[in-house]
Amino acid sequence: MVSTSSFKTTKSEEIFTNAQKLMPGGVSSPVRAFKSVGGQPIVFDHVKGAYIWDVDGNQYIDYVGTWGPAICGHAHHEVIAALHSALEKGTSFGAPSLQENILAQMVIEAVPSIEMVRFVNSGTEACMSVLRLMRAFTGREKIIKFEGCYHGHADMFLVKAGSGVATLGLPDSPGVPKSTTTSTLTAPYNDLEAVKALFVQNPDEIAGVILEPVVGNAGFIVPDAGFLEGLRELTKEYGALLVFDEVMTGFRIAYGGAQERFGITPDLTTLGKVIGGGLPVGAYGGRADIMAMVAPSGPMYQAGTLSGNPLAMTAGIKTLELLQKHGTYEQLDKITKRLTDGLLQAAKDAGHSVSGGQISGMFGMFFTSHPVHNYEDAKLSDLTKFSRFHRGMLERGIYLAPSQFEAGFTSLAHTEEDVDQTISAAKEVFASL
Ligand code: HOZ
Repeated sequence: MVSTSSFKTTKSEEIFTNAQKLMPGGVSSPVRAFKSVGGQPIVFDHVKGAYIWDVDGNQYIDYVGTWGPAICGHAHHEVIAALHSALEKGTSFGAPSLQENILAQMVIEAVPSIEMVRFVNSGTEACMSVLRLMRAFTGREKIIKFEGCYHGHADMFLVKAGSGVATLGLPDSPGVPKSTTTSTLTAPYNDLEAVKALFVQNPDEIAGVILEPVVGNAGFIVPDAGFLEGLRELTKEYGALLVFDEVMTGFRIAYGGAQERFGITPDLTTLGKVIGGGLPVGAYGGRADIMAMVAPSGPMYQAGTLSGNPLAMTAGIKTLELLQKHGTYEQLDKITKRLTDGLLQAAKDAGHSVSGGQISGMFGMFFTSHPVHNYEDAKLSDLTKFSRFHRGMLERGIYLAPSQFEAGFTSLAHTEEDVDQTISAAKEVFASL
């Protein structure tokens, strides 16, 4: 842990300065560049449990968790041991393996909507593929997505997108042909009337509705009571598919994801993050009659050299085994509630307007007293205050997502002491804002 006076990031700065000559913005993914919070990003050296160490030797309590996968804590010894054994057998087969069957079976047993699954390499790939499947199955082209929801960086989804697009305040990306996005219709999150209007205006043209059932890419936003139920009814009424993008929420807010937690079963689901246990994995799955469209069972083509990679499957299997242990989600819920209750109270005590909350090990806080139901509400957050808060916490050894428009994540490795230390740091920072 560091005190603000001893906080030095000389090596990080040197490495990141060089990185900027080598890679656009010095990063492999935009939000990491700290553009919206100012200052240079810290450069990691290693991670373990709830902690990160940077190249200057500073230690941080981590609430990013490699953007969600590290739910058991970073570099869990059982995951590492399983990977060591798998490594001895080779790094990639490009052919069927038993590990794929095991992880597929675990996913099918856990996630209510999934009767069959296809493994890919990222959440982006999962969403891109599921969109093709939605269109192939229904014979319709248009889809509805929600403002501020992020489904990866495939062309058709870069419309009013969240995550890095929201963080950097970018307009819809150049390079995306208009023809690719004319079929992407958008509505405000939590607005059933807007969705209904789109169905009425586009009769028999909408293949389906895709959403983050709990939003993590516009900050943390929960569905209003009745919203998910309403989408389930509307999609059935208009002959369209309902798709939950559970790349963030899958195995995170409940073992069976948001669909288990809220009791709403979509037709298709995308997964990523946790199911890869820290290695690159995505997946899409759903009703067997729809999945039968996927090649080579059916005509909808999708493929991948590293898909079903044995190392990624192994890390995923071990991670899900750890999550199956009694009380894991209660533990995540308890520790995260302690964190968000403490942060919100500390902010209010210091006179700041905040709103926020958590579900299991996923959380968020906005600098606005206005309840946040959608992306427009999220944008009311005081972003300058957020940046100063982020910096203050970083200097006190707390690593938060460097964007107001990203959710936070805890893990089974976070302790009450970690959380209390985080709240103490926050009290100092709130007092200084
Ligand atoms: N956009 C992802 C999180 N919502 C990943 C960000 C990153 O890895 O930099």
